[in-house]
Amino acid sequence: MLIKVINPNTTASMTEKIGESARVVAAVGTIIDAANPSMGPASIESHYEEALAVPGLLEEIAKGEQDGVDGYVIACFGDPGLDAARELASGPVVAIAEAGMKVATYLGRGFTVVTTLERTIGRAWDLAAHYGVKNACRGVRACEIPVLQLEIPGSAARAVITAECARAVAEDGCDVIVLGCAGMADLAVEISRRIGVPVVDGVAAATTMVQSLVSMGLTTSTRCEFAPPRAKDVRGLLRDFALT
Ligand code: 2AL
Repeated sequence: MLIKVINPNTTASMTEKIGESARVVAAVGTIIDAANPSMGPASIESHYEEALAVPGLLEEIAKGEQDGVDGYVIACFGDPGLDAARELASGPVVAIAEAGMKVATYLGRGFTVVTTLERTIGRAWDLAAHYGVKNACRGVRACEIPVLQLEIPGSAARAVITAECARAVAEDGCDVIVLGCAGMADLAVEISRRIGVPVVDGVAAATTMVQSLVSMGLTTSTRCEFAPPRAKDVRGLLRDFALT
């Protein structure tokens, strides 16, 4: 089974880290292809950057279809382009906020999301509502750590995030933590050991979900909404995205 794990930002060091996290949960016989688009923002921390990241992400899905990919992970916590990716891909597509939050509901009564910048809090709440898990979401907390700071070896990020997770458990009444950025994928095990509650890395959760769906022979329904989009004229810079 070939699973393509797409980091929708263009920072290669983060893509490597994401690939490692996915490989930890890959079963024997599952190959993880970790990739990022060649165009788009270096990190995604705003609605604008999310929008800019989507064409490059869809290009990676289109390439994956040619390469015989069985299923896809979208490894950014805003879940950019998820519905569009489901329209393009023949295999299942799971994004990390979706998988992280849903998996958290198997593990406890309530979870808190610990994310990067304060400005991403609204999106995380919107996604919790969209996925039907808002009742279980006890809080969304930001550390004011930009995504790319997570790529700097020896930065204070690890300690700051761990402290925020501990505060969430003490103050929010949550019993599970969901890490709110793919760049935090390598922190889950250590933070869980330190604070004593399950800490969900969405990359591992989404990879496990996709792997399970492919194993069960299940993929996105094409009955109506998620059917391949109709052929249409697309103009200007995006002309190569026209479907035929
Ligand atoms: C993210 C993420 O997972 N990747 C990225 O570029 N930005 N999430 C976030 N909350 O900042």
